[in-house]
Amino acid sequence: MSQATLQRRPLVKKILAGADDNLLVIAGLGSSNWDITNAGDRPLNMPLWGAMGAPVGMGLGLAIAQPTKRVLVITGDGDMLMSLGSLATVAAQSPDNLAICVLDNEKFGETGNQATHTSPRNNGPTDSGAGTDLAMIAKGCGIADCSTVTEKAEVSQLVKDLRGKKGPIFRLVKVMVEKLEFVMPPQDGAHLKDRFRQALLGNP
Ligand SMILES: Cc1ncc(C[n+]2csc(CCOP(=O)(O)OP(=O)(O)O)c2C)c(N)n1
Repeated sequence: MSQATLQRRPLVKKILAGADDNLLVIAGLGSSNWDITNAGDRPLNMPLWGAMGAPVGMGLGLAIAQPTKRVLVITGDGDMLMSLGSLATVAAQSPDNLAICVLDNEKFGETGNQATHTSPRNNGPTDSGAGTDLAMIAKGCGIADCSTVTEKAEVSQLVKDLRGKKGPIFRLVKVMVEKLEFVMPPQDGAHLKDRFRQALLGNP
């Protein structure tokens, strides 16, 4: 069982506090989606309702296309495990305006809290038992600025880094397993895309 003590909802609220038109946010499906909406739905949030594994790739494309904006990807460990290769492409492209924050509860939350591979385990003598370390993977992919956050005392620096530090940066945040109410963004993907484009680009 995870020993994490950080709670994702107040954390994400702090990360997104005072978000302005310079901040473009992509959230992975599941809990991250509800977390960013709980912090305040806004047109420049792109919560993914499906597309597991897509947010880092989307964030990378957006960061390259919009170099004057800050792009922040907030997603879960299950989602990140599905698209590890995208971290290598982030490193290869190295946009200085991209920040990736993985909220690691060591579970597939939305589908019933099954353990993901970041969860420590006991699978016999040939298994080290250590869960997958996503920050080490990001580092190994070539993203220079990667770290793991586990303590309350580290949160204010985390927020500063995610909002403004020269990217690309990768932060793995160990968060508690919690049963939280759904805070739903609009459910129509075309609407979410259109309002995001309009807020970013104006009327064509
Ligand atoms: C390709 C694909 N496989 C499986 C699912 C089912 N699914 C939806 S959410 C989810 C778990 C997401 O886990 P994680 O990213 O860790 O999010 P959290 O635990 O924060 O909710 C899964 C497996 C899906 N939507 N798409």
